[in-house]
Amino acid sequence: LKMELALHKAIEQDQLLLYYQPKINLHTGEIVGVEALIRWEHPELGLVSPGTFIPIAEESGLIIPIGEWVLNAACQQNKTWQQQGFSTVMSVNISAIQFNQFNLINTITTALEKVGLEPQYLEIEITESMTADIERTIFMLQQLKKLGVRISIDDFGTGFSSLSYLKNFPVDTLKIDQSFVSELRNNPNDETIVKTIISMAHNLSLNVVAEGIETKEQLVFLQQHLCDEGQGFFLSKALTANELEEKRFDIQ
Ligand code: G
Ligand code: G
Ligand code: MN
Ligand code: NA
Repeated sequence: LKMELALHKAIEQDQLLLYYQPKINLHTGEIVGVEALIRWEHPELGLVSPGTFIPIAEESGLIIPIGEWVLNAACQQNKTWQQQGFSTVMSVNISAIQFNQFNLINTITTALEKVGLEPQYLEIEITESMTADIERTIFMLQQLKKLGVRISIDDFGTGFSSLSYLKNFPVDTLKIDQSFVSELRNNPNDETIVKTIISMAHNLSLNVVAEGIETKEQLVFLQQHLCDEGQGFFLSKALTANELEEKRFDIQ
């Protein structure tokens, strides 16, 4: 409860901020996107990770105003970068509670319109576990598609949904969960799973991203097996907007 009150204050007192983890094209080395990752600059605790406060935000319903703040801040930052000549796709994580609100479509539309960002520069990350109600998921994804934003399935391979949904969901990208990537070169089963996800994605004309790349060996494996894009500490951790602006010249 104490944390919940503090989180209320965080919204009012501007203690939330976004970090940005680059997403790299594994063929060219270019930064093709960034994932917005929220942080909480707590006056006493310092930087609090979303793993700690997102669950509390979800239980208390505060995830709705927080999620709205994230969408607004992410769109605004991307528009600013675009005006500076840095064209990139901004990915935003959406929690199940947000995804279950029909109002999400309005919130996203408003965030885009406020700053005049074109929808194809925003990507919404959902997880498989949010897609249990198939009818509803298809409805929501179609609304998002109509709006023109990109859709990606995060933590792919860890959910319980049937693969058959992939052909009915209008998604653009699969993000291979980091638990598979971390075992590349150690566990042949994980290597098989990763190769299979890459070829399945390509056969379905989907873009495929590997997350959690931590070593050169993992990167090389993914390049050899034609994974399109990658994210992870070996490439770059999440950065502040200023750090990213400097870094993009090194990487590109
Ligand atoms: O950045 P970090 O690895 O600590 O993130 C931990 C978890 O918090 C991840 O699962 C990530 O998807 C989630 N997360 C980060 N930023 C946001 C956000 O803005 N909204 C939601 N719903 N989840 C986020
Ligand atoms: O659930 P989601 O995929 O959105 O989670 C993203 C989280 O993964 C962020 O908290 C980010 O800090 C973390 N992350 C990003 N790259 C790596 C990595 O290479 N290794 C590990 N262990 N975590 C990573
Ligand atoms: Mn994510
Ligand atoms: Na993930």
